[in-house]
Amino acid sequence: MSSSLENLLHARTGPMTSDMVLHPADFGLGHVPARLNPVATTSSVCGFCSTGCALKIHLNEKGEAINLTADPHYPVNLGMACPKGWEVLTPLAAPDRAITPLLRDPHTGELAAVTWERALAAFTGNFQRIQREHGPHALAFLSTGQIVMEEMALLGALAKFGMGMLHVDSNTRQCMATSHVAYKQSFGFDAPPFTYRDFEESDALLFIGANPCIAHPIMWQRVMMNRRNPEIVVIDPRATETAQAATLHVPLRPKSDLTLLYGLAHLLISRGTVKREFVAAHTTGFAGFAAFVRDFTPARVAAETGVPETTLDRLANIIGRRERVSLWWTMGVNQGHEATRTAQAIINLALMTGNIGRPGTGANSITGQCNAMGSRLFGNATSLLGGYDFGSPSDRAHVAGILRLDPARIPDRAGYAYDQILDAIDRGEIRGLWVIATDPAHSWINQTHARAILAKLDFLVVQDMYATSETARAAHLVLPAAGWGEKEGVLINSERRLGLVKKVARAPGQALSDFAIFKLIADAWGCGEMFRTWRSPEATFQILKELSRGQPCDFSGIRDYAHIADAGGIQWPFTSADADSLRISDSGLRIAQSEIRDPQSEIKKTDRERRLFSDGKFYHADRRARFLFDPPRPLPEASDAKYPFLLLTGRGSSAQWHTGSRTDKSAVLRKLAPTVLTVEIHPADAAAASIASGDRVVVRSRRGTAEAIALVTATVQTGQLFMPMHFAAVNRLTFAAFDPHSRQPAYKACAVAIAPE
Ligand SMILES: Nc1nc2c(c(=O)[nH]1)N[C@H]1C(S)=C(S)[C@@H](COP(=O)(O)OP(=O)(O)OC[C@H]3O[C@@H](n4cnc5c(=O)[nH]c(N)nc54)[C@H](O)[C@@H]3O)O[C@H]1N2
Ligand SMILES: Nc1nc2c(c(=O)[nH]1)N[C@H]1C(S)=C(S)[C@@H](COP(=O)(O)OP(=O)(O)OC[C@H]3O[C@@H](n4cnc5c(=O)[nH]c(N)nc54)[C@H](O)[C@@H]3O)O[C@H]1N2
Ligand code: SF4
Ligand SMILES: [Mo]
Repeated sequence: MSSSLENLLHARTGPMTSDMVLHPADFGLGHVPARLNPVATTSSVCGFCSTGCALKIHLNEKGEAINLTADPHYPVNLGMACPKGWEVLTPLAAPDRAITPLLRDPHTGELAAVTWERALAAFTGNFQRIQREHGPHALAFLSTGQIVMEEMALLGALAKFGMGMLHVDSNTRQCMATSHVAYKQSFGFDAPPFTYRDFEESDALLFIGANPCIAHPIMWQRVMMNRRNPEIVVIDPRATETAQAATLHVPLRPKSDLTLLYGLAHLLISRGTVKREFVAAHTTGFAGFAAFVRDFTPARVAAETGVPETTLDRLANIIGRRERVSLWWTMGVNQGHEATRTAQAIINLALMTGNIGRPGTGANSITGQCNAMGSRLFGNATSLLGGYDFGSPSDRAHVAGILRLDPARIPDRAGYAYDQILDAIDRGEIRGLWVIATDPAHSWINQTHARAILAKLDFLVVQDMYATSETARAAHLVLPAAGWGEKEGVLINSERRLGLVKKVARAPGQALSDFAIFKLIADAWGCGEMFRTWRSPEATFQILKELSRGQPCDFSGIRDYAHIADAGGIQWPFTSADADSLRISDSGLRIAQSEIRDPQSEIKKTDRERRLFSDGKFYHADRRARFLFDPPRPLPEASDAKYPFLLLTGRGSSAQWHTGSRTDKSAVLRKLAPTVLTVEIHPADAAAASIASGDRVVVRSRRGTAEAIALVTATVQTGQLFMPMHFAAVNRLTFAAFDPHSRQPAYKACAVAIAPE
């Protein structure tokens, strides 16, 4: 047994350091009886959504979590948390935690417990054989926006620089790829410009394809704290909880957003409410854009979107006349067949009205997973570590210099996107796949096809907290991973805030942190020396700081983990110069003292809430933002006589997380949401099909079927159905179409039929 493995597996006593493990029996599967009184409290950022709330974790004398409360001093959540946050410790104690490595026995066909040594040998043996026989690019990984930044970076560096992989991607493709590409093309860097304070500072907030009441409840609480009597507009085909709380709901035809947004640009131009000075000083491409939107007349837009001309008029008034307008978007935009241009149509509206860089403004993409932002910067998939470009020799040389490795080890191009990786598996070009903290056999689009493809793999490794995920069940090898709270590291939230996750529980059995697993694999693979200085998550953080230096995301001014914790999280950019000027005076700061909340706090308040572009300077070489646009295209799969409904999918409740992987383990959360798949249908459609609420129905598409319980409600329009994505059957129905720029799947529209069972 290698000494590092031995250390990891036998360190069962002493203080809570990074990667120690304990047998579940030692502490009752990760949970300490609640009757123990806490002796200390620490603060840690929640590991579910990208809001990045901080939770006060109350600890026993061994430094283990007993229970938690929301952190009242953290600038994000101000003492609030949603049901998932309150229950975030519970999934750690689930009985189906993976507690040993599992290897599929060739004789029985079953997964059986093996030692870590055997597992590592199986990993390297199978993967190195595949590379010998089919070339280095016959291996790929699919990872996640739900592990800490240091783990993502180590994985990306290990796979590409150490193991010679080219094709790597993550579930961030399903989620944020569109925002990443849209910002990069428009602003010159993937940079959501806002700070959460903007929710409170706006005169008008437009939510486009976003349902924050369900998906980002604490952000919604920040909207509710707005004292400016704001107009709140929700553009969503469904009358969601958020739409019902809005001052104006615009139930447009699904995927007609691009036409609507171009129509609004047309109206703003024809009314002369464009901020010409801002446009002239800080952007390029406006003249071409203005000519392009000339065709998007109110009559045409109303006909194509289903939004009446009077509503278009009201929308144009809100955007054109209100002093501070913020535009927010999420998956109703990102998951579409023309998603990137739609996101950019939102950016265009903010640019042409000068709604950027000022309090309460912005073209603001709300992120999904707790660390999707980290994966955009450090996943090493589309961008080279730190937001650099694989295609640029000088970027490669720079990164190689910091990491002290041969620049030739850095690929000179980005590899395949998620869908292209699956296609390559289908063709037999990729033979081995490593899946980390995501569940493609539930969450990927058009499941029947996806599963058939995964079944073709010579070797499938799944690294997960649970051996019961849909993908883990199909794996040849399962590596048991520690989860949130059982390890430390940094998450970056939607407003670019780096927050700290603390180790407050010991992983059960032989489960190890993803960081420790990657280090063991590096050693077993024979490239451990390359990662010698990546000793621990915090040592790795210091390396990532260097990679960020000089980039728009520069956070080299952050000293260490303690600095992040003391400051209540720190938003990038935070350069060394920022750190110096903050220490000396507040004068160089981009935020007025009047904007600072929490006057009692001793923490340096000035670095708590910052937004980008207050100087109107963007990240392209000419420092100007771009107007980007394309003509709208028809729906990839429109409804027709045989499949007369359009199926929308999305989040069902604030208590359900994705595949249910973690939230289903909590009895409290299970009580807060339906435990069976439901399908929402309009009363008129239900009556026509003789369907009543509570009836068992079958929803069919050209690709598969799903059984569900009907929920008759006028929150969906006629001709449309809605199903929550938390049940695996939903993606048996979805149609695999992709945005051409971001390659993000268009999960939110496909043609289906519905009938009583
Ligand atoms: N409780 C909970 N919270 C979560 C998550 C979770 O699983 N559960 N997941 C997190 C993640 S990873 C993400 S990415 C976010 C997602 O957060 P959201 O994007 O807010 O959630 P969704 O329900 O996926 O989609 C938002 C809305 O898009 C609408 N929509 C569908 N088609 C269209 C269209 O063509 N145009 C417009 N304008 N709207 C459309 C849907 O009706 C839906 O109400 O949530 C995060 N937060
Ligand atoms: N139809 C439809 N499909 C969708 C969507 C939609 O709106 N409609 N939304 C898409 C979006 S936006 C997203 S983000 C995806 C999400 O889809 P997935 O990423 O597949 O869903 P999760 O349930 O979050 O899966 C995370 C997995 O990681 C494991 N895990 C958690 N923490 C750790 C850890 O620290 N280490 C390791 N190794 N494992 C861990 C969990 O046990 C779980 O199995 O779904 C997409 N699919
Ligand atoms: S809103 Fe998001 S970050 Fe905050 S407690 Fe809920 S799941 Fe956690
Ligand atoms: Mo997501």
